[in-house]
Amino acid sequence: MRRYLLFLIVGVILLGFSDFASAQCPEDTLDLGDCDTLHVVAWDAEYCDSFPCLVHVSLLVTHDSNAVYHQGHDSIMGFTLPLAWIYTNSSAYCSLTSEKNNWQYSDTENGIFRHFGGKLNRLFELYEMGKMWVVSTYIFNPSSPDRPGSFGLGAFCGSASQAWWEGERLLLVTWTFTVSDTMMVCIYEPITPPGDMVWFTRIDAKVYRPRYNMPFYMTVKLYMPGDANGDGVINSADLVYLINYLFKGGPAPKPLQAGDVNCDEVINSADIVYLIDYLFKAGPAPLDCR
Ligand SMILES: [Ca+2]
Ligand SMILES: [Ca+2]
Repeated sequence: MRRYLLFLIVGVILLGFSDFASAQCPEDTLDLGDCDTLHVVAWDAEYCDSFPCLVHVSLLVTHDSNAVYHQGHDSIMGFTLPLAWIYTNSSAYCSLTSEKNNWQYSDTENGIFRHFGGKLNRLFELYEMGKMWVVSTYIFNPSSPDRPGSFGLGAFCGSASQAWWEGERLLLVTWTFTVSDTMMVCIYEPITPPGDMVWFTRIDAKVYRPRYNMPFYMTVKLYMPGDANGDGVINSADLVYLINYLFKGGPAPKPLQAGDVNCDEVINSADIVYLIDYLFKAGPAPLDCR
């Protein structure tokens, strides 16, 4: 029994040492802190006022110093991002057209490198400083609205100066999807190696795969006045949802306008009375303020 106990203790110690010896981020063993990660974030995805609607999706990067270049320099020199998207309603239209996703550097509403949502676009800033250029960009699909497509981006920095600054969720690219009906859109990394995968290139030319939060799903649909909980039907659950929101700190209607059933631009107890009248006293239906 004591021998087993001894083995167990030795095992725990070895496990401890091996943990200590292994890097925090095995994909880039020189990374000092949070592991480099690619994030996909939808800004206004779930509810549209009317179809077709534009849905904005950003790619952001978490990046911090590595052991070699953290004093005045940092590690990421380039990105290679082949990404694909699919969607559930194949009889409708979902596209990432080049007209709405211009890769030229400009801060216009159709540029993928524009500042967006209060965030500065890091590639645009680097470009203005003469430190960034795009070697290839393509969007595959715009002429075929009835089938899924893919997106590719290769962007690189000059190696003589600081390339990609450290930060939490720095803005890399913002897409604009055109969606014409209720559907779910999925964004994922193509899995055909070796070229069609997400890569980061370190400033010492080492190439590695960052972490990422894909596949990413979003459901795009029109909101329904009175459907406060966003489940597609108007019933007493919406009443409870509104009461919870107004008086018990519950979550907000999805979107907020869905709870303004009398359409007076505020959500208050008058909306609850209105909804009770509709559900139980044959009162008028929730108003559509769009
Ligand atoms: Ca509902
Ligand atoms: Ca109201």
